[in-house]
Amino acid sequence: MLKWNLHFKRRCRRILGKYRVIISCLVIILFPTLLVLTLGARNSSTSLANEEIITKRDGVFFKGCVDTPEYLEDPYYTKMNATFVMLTRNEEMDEVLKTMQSIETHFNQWFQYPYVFLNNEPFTEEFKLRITSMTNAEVDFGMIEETDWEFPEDIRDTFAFKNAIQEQGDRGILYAHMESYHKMCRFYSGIFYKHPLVRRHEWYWRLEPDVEFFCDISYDPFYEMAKTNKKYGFTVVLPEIYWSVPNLFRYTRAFIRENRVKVGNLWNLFVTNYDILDTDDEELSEFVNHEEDVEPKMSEKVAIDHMFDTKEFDEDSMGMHMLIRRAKSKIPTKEDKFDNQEYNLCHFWSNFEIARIDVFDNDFYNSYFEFLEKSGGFWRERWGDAPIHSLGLGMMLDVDDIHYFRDIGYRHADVQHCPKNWNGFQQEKKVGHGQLPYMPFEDRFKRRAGLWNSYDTGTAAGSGCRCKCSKRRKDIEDRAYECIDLWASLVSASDSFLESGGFVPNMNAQEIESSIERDYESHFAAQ
Ligand SMILES: Nc1nc2c(ncn2[C@@H]2O[C@H](COP(=O)(O)OP(=O)(O)OP(=O)(O)O)[C@@H](O)[C@H]2O)c(=O)[nH]1
Ligand SMILES: *[C@@H]1O[C@H](CO)[C@@H](O)[C@H](O)[C@H]1NC(C)=O
Ligand SMILES: [Mg+2]
Repeated sequence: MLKWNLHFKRRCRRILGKYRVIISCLVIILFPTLLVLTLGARNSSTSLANEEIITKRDGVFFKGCVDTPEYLEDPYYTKMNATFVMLTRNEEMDEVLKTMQSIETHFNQWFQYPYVFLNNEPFTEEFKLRITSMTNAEVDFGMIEETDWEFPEDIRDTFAFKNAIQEQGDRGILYAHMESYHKMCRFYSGIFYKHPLVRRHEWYWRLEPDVEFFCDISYDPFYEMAKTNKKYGFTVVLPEIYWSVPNLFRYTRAFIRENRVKVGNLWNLFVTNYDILDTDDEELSEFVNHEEDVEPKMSEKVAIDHMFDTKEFDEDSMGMHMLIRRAKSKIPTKEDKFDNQEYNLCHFWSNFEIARIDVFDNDFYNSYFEFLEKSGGFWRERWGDAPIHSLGLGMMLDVDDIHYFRDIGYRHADVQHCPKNWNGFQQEKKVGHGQLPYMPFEDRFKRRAGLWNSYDTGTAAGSGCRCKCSKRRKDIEDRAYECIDLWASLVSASDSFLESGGFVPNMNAQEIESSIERDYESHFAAQ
């Protein structure tokens, strides 16, 4: 059932995929998030919002609110060695303050995790003062070494470098005309976790300017992740713009081959697999990419084999007909297929990440980054840190290592995820739509009754705590649903399915051939 389900979804994605290229050409010039919209929003009757995604592999840590003061006093609870991290510029101060205001009132007033701000230029005194006054937690401001921020000298002065960036701009690839954007992506891909201020910790939570949280995070996500052995957490998973990463997967497959990498089962979240036919016949598998290719190709083989077996080389026979057809046919080209796989463009949206620092700060991931750096893709193309993080994680980790923070309401730019509140009883208290009462630790976090104390109505399948979602945007779960649906099917997949590497070739060539042979022979016998 699950296999069938995955198949059905793969087929849907394939169809979507065909249009995606055309759509992206039109859309990359306008808005990244428009792309997500055009991929088709689903209607509310099939919305995932009314379904739980809770399995033995992953699920929300709590449904609804936790009694935070009690949680903090639990003798088993320990504050974690963790920090917020934000790369930003002086000019973005107002947006940074907005993000801080939101994370402080929804989470950090209770947990007091420190912040690290990074910049390639010195922060101004005003910036430092205003930022520091937003929180009681410790705040550090760090500079990024020039060698960590800039492209190597022998590259950035070349014509090829300047030309590549300008040309990507001419082609309308979003943000790709900005050298600084390429630097930012490269920095976040393989360098930020080496900064001494970041490395002082074991966990990080990445933030960006202009981020909004809609729910209270009434427990400690770092602690819960550690407790359940999670290594990386996300709130949004969606497809990347094709033209920003046309060759990323080619290089990633090369890295896998060169290092004989045995990928983790999370890999299944990021690939479309064309290895559908279980056979040693190389010609056959070269010609077959989709299920619908199997039958015609196999019939051809049976007819030709039959002709040679019976030695009846009749000009008008089916066998001769097929032999000529085969001689004329070309191997179908799948531009982006490498080792029978193609990147499906899904990635965790990395402007939000809660993760162990060593999930990236390790020899394997660092050598992957070095490999990518040598290919020049950070400037020849506009590789984002998000798809790179995701493909790296896909190689290293299993589905069980990842946590979907479905209960965290989040918006950045025009993409939003916001859960339904949970409406269950909590400690026999049912207050305001089943939510435990809000308890500010400080006066400045008081919420005005009426406006702020009216939270969304809860549902049984909900998970949020005191969420007040903005209704202006459709949830990403219902917009770019191909990726979240795939996630949902992987967390409910059986152990044996995931252990086998997920998408194993599932059509037995021998069986299909025998069945076609039988048909063929009975057809001739009838004549
Ligand atoms: N110090 C510094 N920070 C930068 C630079 N470029 C980007 N950033 C930061 O890197 C983060 C990501 O950059 P954004 O421009 O927001 O990129 P994005 O999130 O992909 O794009 P949007 O959808 O427009 O938000 C933000 O926190 C920026 O403040 C830069 O040149 N210097
Ligand atoms: C936090 O983790 C870092 C990195 O592992 C370590 O160097 C540091 O000593 C730890 N700090 C504390 C307070 O445990
Ligand atoms: Mg941004």
